[in-house]
Amino acid sequence: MLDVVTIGDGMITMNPKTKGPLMFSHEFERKVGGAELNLAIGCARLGLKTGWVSRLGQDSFGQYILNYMRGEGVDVSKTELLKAYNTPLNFKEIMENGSGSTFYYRFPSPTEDIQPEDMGEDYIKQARIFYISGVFLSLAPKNIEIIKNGIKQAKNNGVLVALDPNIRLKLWGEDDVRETLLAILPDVDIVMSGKEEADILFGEQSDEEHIRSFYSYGCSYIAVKKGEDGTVGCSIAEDVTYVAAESVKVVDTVGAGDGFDAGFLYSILQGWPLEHSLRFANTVGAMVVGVSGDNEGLPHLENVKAAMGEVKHIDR
Ligand code: KDG
Repeated sequence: MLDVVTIGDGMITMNPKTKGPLMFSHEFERKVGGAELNLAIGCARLGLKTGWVSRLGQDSFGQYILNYMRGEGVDVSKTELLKAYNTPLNFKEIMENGSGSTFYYRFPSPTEDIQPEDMGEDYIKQARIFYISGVFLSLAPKNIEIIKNGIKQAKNNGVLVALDPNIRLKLWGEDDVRETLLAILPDVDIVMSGKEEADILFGEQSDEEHIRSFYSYGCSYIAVKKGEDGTVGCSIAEDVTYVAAESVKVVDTVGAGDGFDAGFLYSILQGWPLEHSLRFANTVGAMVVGVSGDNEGLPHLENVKAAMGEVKHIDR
């Protein structure tokens, strides 16, 4: 049995040791990234049984990422290393305020090898949530078929479908984003979107209009992430709810949204009230922001509870 299954790229992420323009970054730390990979680690650290379906190059980097995911307790039984590809790379630029840009060296991606039938209904049907992100959808047109196939299998088996638009305009244009994501949205049960992403999908709207737009597509749980302005959410059972952002010293913002998603999915699986779910998810996201790297700051369950003041943190 699994709680969450996802599919996507894994990349070696080169995190600069100093802040400022990439051109002047001379030293990097070799880390690991990928939106769906981060989500899988986040869910696993919270205690969910999580599967990550991917392809990596059959090289030292691919082996390293596979070991890294195994070490996090993520199921990688559907992930393979392929001789014909190099493992993708991503160089990050981090500015003084912690905001980040990504510079991809990711094509051809080994995930180009995955075919719609590879996902496997037997795999998806063991899960409670099938998580998809716009990053994987953007990488190759056939990935849209893979995801549509996965959604069909999820729906056949009562598995909830969760989506983070995760729009990377370096990977696809706004028209393709809208065409693809709006076509999928009627099958999405849980949507977790950035505010700017909701603007791309529906045009600039107020928070409540964004919520209504997602609701009109039939989404049952909706969260719109607004960074330091907090989060607004809604569910079929509960009305529009606002939760303030956690105050945090920002080191590196990349991966915060994936952390939020892991926290929100965890909360939904616990059946928690919406306000608590949004606060929990915000706390997970905030903990990612305080640490350098796309997933290093993802907390374990006890750390989130301690940060929320629910359990006492004993230092020594
Ligand atoms: O959400 C964080 C990701 O953006 C990062 O890990 C790199 O997957 C990545 C991407 O494609 O942008």
